[in-house]
Amino acid sequence: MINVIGLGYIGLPTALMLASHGVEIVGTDYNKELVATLNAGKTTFKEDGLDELFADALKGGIKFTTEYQVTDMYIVSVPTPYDKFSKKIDACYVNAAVKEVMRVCPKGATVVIESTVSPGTIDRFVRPVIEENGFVIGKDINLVHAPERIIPGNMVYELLHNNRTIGADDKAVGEKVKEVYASFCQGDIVVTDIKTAEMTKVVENTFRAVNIAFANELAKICRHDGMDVYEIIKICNMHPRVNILQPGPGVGGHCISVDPWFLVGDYPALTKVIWESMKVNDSMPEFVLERIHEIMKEKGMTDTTRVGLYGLTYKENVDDYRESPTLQLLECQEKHLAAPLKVYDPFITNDIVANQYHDLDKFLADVDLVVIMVNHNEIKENMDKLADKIVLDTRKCCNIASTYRL
Ligand code: SAJ
Repeated sequence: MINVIGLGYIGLPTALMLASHGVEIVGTDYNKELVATLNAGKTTFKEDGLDELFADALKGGIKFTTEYQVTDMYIVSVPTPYDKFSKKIDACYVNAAVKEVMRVCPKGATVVIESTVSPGTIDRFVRPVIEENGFVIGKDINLVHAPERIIPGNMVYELLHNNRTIGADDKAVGEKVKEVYASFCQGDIVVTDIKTAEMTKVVENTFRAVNIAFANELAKICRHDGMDVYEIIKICNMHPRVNILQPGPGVGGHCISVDPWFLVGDYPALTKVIWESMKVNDSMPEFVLERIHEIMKEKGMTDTTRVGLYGLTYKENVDDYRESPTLQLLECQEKHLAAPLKVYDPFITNDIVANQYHDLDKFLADVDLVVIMVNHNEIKENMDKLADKIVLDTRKCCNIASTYRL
């Protein structure tokens, strides 16, 4: 039996995938409400194919509890935020979970850390916790790092098809854990050492953050000198060795906007490109705010009460709004003490900000300038409703000729 610790955005789909492929799984989370929801037969977030996977996992006998289990394998999948001041990883959740595992696990157990961690985190934080409990790593406890790589919005497909990395002190242990993941993973699984596995995951997300920052910087250059950044990126990407991502209103979520900071925190003197890239991405909500004010001036609008932000989540067709560009923009707007903007997102049903709407038509009736912050399918399917609006499209999803862009 495998005890999956942490049933959030990564732990839950992983637990369900294993259970639906014949592995005996108990999922543990300290959040009683979350466990109660799962035990009532409901998933806790929206994701393509997740409900179907949940049904299969229930047939496979998956169980959910707040208790840690006595078993021979644990998969730890808990959040790893960063300290906003030092930029270093905050390993408190991983530490706490491993401490709990140590209280119940028998000798011979394997502990797999799936959470994204910066290189050296397992050495600095996880190994001491295990050793403090009297276990000898490699003899009493096997330690493995198997960083997740799935993208919200396409998690179920990517769990099945992505290649994976497994880091272990002992190759044979890595191969054993590889067999477990191979129960469902159709991609290649590379076995390496722990620090290499830690670094690869952070590097992958940093590469994406830097590429997006490059696109965002190009958007600023093009805005400054009247060029079309999208046309330029499109043509450049026709070169066989160029692949620039898309500019946008900022970078959110719990991965691309967080993980690169781990490297800045640990290697401040060596991370000039990464540091500047993160600053460029973080500057985008303010850039959008400036565009709003330029457009308002051009259109003779004097206050922001009839300006609306479409989209609150960090990207399209997900219900996760952690670190979202819209929240960053609203924070920035508050600093300028301007009248609050109206906000709507079809994926957010509870009230999380002021002036939030829960119906597209009501939202549109109350605004003249619509800022598309997120390109959810809903707005792409309802473009006709924007025909008589002033539109600032930060995602290049609107095809109305008069649309303003970044
Ligand atoms: N974004 C842009 N322009 C783009 C692409 C994205 O502005 O061209 C923005 C998005 O709107 C969003 C942010 O970047 O605000 C991040 O979104 P994303 O879709 O790029 O990535 P995440 O954070 O949802 O998932 C990433 C993935 N990492 C990589 O592709 C290297 C995923 O595979 C990881 O598993 C995930 O981080 C994670 O959990 O670490």
